[in-house]
Amino acid sequence: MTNQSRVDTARIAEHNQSRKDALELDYQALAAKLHRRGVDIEKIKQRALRFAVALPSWAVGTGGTRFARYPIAGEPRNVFEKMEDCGIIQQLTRVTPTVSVHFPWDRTDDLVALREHAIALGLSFDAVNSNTFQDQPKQLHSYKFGSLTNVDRATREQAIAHNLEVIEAGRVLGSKALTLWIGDGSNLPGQQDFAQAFERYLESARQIYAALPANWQLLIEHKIYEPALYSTVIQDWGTSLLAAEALGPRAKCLVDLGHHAPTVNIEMIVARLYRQSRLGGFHFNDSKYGDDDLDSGSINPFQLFLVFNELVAREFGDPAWACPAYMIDQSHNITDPAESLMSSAMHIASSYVRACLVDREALAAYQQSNDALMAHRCLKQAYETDVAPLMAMARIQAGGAADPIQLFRDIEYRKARAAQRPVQARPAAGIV
Ligand code: AFD
Ligand code: MN
Ligand code: MN
Repeated sequence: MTNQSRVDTARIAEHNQSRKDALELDYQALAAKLHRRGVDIEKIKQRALRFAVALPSWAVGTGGTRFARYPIAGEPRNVFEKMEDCGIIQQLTRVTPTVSVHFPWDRTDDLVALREHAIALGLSFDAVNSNTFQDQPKQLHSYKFGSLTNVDRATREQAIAHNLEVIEAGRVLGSKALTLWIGDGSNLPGQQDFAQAFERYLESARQIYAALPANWQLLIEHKIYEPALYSTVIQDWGTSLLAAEALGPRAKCLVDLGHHAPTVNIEMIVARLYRQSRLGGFHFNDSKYGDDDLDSGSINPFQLFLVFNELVAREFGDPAWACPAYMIDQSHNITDPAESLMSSAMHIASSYVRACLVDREALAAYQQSNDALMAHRCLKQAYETDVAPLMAMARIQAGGAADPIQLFRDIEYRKARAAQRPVQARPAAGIV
């Protein structure tokens, strides 16, 4: 690297050149295979080139569990350094041009400088996130018993004021949405009046909604449990939808894949929220047991494909399609966060592209004739297509690397950073 914040384009070109011949062969083989199915690979590549998913600023530092956190040398210590790592991820993968920041974790005195820094790195800002699930130093009222739904008016007002500050920060950064996730709920049956808590949520959220700039959306994120372990105020998509409909047309629902009971059919939720015009965004991650925040596609890649299958079906059938905000929300406890994010972003993009390969006409005909097996096979044919050569070609065309993770290792990015960013006992990264 000549410049710490960018990988030399010559280095990327050299990396790509060394893989060019093999990739070309694989790409031609895939092109021929798709051609036999009546699919033009170049058109699919165009879709791959347009796909984007936002990086979460809080995920470029090591995460942790309730038990421990294992910092690594060279991880970012503040939002400016987080943006540098996001910039490298984007430069190599070319599918992550935006970053979703979280306040107060990413607080800075100079938001304009942050915006300029992002632009210089080829990045811009996606949704901004507020945090009323932790108490901050010098905060007047505690969120121990809730924030926007607290029984105490002054505490609610403090939480509302924080959200208004986050909107202001987002306005400077060029964001177009506020993601609202609260941990409010109860730990013991009897502790909270469910009906009153929801009314208090609406009353608070109305004030936040009223402060949104005209071209912004409010993304309401539900989560089944945790930190509240008996009941959570915004616990599922039903409550999220009720809230969005009560607030107004620019309030939408955000689906975090890890925030549901284990057996819930998330792809159906996508279809329902779309029908109500309330599908606002996603937090992609994977989970085995709960809100595990594991790497996207690591546990249940078919589920992710099915989510995209629903999305692509709507995208293709709706001339007024407005793409929901696609974001990653993960926690990396034992891997290099940048590598996990590259791997996840590429998997998410490839899930989208494979969903684009579904023969929608054939699928509709099988559904119409109740041919369950062939309908399923139709999905599986797309799901099982190895689109890696197509994704690599698109990446190279966009200026990225054929194999981003390998190149990231070859340039020893983390080692170079370690010299400038010594391990911190408590780096500025979220562990939720
Ligand atoms: C929470 C939610 C929400 C929040 C994040 C913080 O998923 O998106 O902003 O964790 O790390 O569980
Ligand atoms: Mn989330
Ligand atoms: Mn979560």
